[in-house]
Amino acid sequence: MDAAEVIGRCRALAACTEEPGHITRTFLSPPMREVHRLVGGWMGSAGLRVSIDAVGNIRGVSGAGPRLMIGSHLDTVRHAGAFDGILGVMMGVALAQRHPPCALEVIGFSEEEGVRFGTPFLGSLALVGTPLVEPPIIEAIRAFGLDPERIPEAAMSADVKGYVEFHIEQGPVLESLGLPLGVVEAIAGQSRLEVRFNGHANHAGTTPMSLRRDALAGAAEWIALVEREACATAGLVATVGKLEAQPGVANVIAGSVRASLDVRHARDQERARAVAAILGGAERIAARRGLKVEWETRLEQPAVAMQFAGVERAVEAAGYPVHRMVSGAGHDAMIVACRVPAAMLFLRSPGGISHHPDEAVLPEDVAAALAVGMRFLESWRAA
Ligand code: HGY
Ligand code: MN
Ligand code: MN
Repeated sequence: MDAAEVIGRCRALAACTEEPGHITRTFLSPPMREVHRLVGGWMGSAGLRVSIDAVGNIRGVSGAGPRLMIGSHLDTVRHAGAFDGILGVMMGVALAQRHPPCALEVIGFSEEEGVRFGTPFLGSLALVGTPLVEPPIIEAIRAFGLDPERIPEAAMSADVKGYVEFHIEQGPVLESLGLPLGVVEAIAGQSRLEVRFNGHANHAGTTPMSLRRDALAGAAEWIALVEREACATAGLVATVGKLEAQPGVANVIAGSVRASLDVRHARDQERARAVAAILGGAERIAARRGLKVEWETRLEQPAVAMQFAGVERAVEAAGYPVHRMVSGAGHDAMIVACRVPAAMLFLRSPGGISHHPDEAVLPEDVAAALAVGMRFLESWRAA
């Protein structure tokens, strides 16, 4: 299976979508069945023993005894590209097909993005034994035809001794340096929250400006504060990507607003400081406007260092320049790293674009990653 086939399979899976004309595939949505059928077939052809666990992770194992896990996620954001996550699973299948000297487990996680329920990493959390108990998640598992009672069986086998994830960089760095590959030394920590502003819905025509408790105007002022805080802090990114106003009609002052908040930084204490400053700002704005504000934390994920020495040696052995970098995007590797040594190899993102239909990958970079992957597998020894 060469680079063109890896890319072709990613594009084939892009057709498995909830929204014709777009690539949208969330946790255990109907198109995931076709993904399981296609990926299961490709895994089987590569000589892997295929299974699907109780949270919808699809897994293929070859050989016996201590093994290396290669994986990434099969879900997408809304209106996604074809390679975020999916490429890493297809890389695992392609490397398995080349019959490396070590036993392998290739895993396609059912959910990393957190789009459906706001909680990311459901697939890899089940792998590391984190209980999934939220009723909507349990209901979705049942509705897909899986058995939530068997979630504990999804926990990682003791035979798994390491994890490697191939992933597009999703940013502009490698392209700006003219490099095909990047060695990930750490993954930035992230905080994800839902922030709710509550005011008072009223008539847009008859309510004087001085008498309003406009939740959407309050949220708007706060969103500008979020952006100012991030721009003023080196290495910090903060995003409000989702906003829902109720009742959401033109001639009614919004009574309530739900906003997402995503804050990331390579250093956890910097991220915590920023989150506190942003939430303090929300409280001050709400107090001045006569609104109530509350929030719910959906994810507090510390920054995680990667065990990158082996991947770095493989990049050198395959004859490519080594460039170490921190990942601003979160990845399943940061969850799996709490159980086994985890490494990541980035592939250049043309245009630095991701979470967008224009997301792409270059065949020559996939070929480079396959060559590095084989070097890594040939030298990998269970720690
Ligand atoms: O949002 C992220 O960091 C990743 O794409 N899940
Ligand atoms: Mn993503
Ligand atoms: Mn991803």
